[in-house]
Amino acid sequence: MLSISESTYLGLDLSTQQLKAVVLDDKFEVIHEATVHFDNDLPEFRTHGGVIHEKTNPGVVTAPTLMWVKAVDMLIDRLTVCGVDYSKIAAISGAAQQHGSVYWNNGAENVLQNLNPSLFLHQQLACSFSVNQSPTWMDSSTSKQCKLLEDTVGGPIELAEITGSRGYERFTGTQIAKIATTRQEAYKSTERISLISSFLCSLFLGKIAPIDLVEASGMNLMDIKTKKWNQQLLDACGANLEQKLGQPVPSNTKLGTISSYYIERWNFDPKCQIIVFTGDNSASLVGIRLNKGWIAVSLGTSDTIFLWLNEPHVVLDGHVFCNPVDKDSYIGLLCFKNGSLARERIRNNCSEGSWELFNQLLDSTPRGNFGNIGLYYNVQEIIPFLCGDYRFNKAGDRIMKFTSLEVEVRALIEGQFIAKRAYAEDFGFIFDKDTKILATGGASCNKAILQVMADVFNAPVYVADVINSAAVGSAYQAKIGLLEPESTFEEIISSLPAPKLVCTPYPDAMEIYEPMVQRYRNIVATLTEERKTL
Ligand code: ADP
Ligand code: XUL
Repeated sequence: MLSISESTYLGLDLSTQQLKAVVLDDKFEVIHEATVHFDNDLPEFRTHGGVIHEKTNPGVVTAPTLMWVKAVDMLIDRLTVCGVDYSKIAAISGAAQQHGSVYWNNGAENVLQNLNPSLFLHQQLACSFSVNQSPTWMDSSTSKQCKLLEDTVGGPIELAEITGSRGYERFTGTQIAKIATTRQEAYKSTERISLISSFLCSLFLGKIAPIDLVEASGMNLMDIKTKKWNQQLLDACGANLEQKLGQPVPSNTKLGTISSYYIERWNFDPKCQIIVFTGDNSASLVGIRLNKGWIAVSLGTSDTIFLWLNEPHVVLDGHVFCNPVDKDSYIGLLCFKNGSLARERIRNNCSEGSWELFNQLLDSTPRGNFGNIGLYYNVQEIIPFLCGDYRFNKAGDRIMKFTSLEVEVRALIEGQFIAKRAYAEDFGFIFDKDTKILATGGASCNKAILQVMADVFNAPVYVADVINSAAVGSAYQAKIGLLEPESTFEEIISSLPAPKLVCTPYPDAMEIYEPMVQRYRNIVATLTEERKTL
């Protein structure tokens, strides 16, 4: 039985474009929040959308590790200005963009354990990284290493059977393998390797934090059934990798109390517990409280779909991760890199940068868009593996331009959801009368976009009344981790309101979109075939 207390919980989210924090009271009301936006608040690191696309190395997308450290310094300053009482924070957890990795230099853990409370973190950790630019989830430069890992265990299906995914460019194992071969000295002087989530956690724990199991499922290195590293895959990536990674731990694990740095510098409670940090997707699932029978769609920098799985399916397009909510089940995940940034580009081209105008254009075109279909990829997409813009008219001919701005806007939004439906079906998900969709992420406040999703999926769309679901989910996780096993997950979150219905599909939706999903499949088959012959 829970008792109401004065305790508060801090949840963090280090996403692609910003670092966010929320402080929740014991009833899960948000009492403080603060954000550090990388491009605007830390211009000295010259990121665009929070990352750096290396001009001379196509596909290489990194972020300066020290920028994230400096963002933590700034965030705490901002929370202080908001009036946060640090002595009341009972537990902290956090999330970060998945797959990206951080390389700690020899001696870095010692620096972390002996931080001087009168200095900023970034002043003390400036020499703590053996690789200064962290590979991020947007990187697509490791196709060679994907093949290496697949060949190590007998092929893509075998790798998917063991780790939940065939070789993926952004997955950490392939990124580590690239660094181990192309930057041998840096790899040798790497004491530990963290994921971005466990790196952020380490800054609060004052020592290198372990990796969360759900996060470890996004590395192409862990056996998702035994929940242990696969030695053959570790060996294929680099020497002594097990030592550098440490063993993964289950979600919600209590890791210990907060680093003395925060107690002395900011007056945190010495009893404040650090709960293992996880991936943004996993924290969002906790934030929106995904349950059996629902399909969740996150519309953030990337668009991501989550499907609840009782068993780990073997799929080649998509991923199977351990489930953060129910340790015996799994989550099917589909990630589309060109989410909000592609929508922003078309919004800027067609509606002067205004979402309002964008929505008017979208609403002024009929469902089905007169038979026009568009695929828009600012950067190399994950599924399908395509880049650039592709427009097709009703007759199926590829055209360079649509006849109007409103057709372009609808082609983008319909195309994005048609793709999601096609790949979710390939995962074995059946859209039927019981399907319910839970929308989250930055674009889930846009009802015109959600209406297209309801129509294409022919299912009602709900929104969980949660803004910043990854940060809020992390704060829930902080409390869950603190109170489990004495209180159960269900007990802890029982006071939260149910998701709200926002859109229902029009009666003609199925008739219009089923054939379009088939047309989309044919288009993608032709385009990917053409790409192979280039
Ligand atoms: P992240 O994945 O980085 O956590 P968020 O989930 O916060 O990102 O989403 C950020 C994105 O939300 C922005 O890139 C922006 O394009 C999008 N967004 C914000 N408001 C709207 C809106 N009204 N309509 C559509 N998209 C929006
Ligand atoms: C998921 C993925 C992205 C990042 C974005 O596999 O790569 O959703 O987590 O933050």
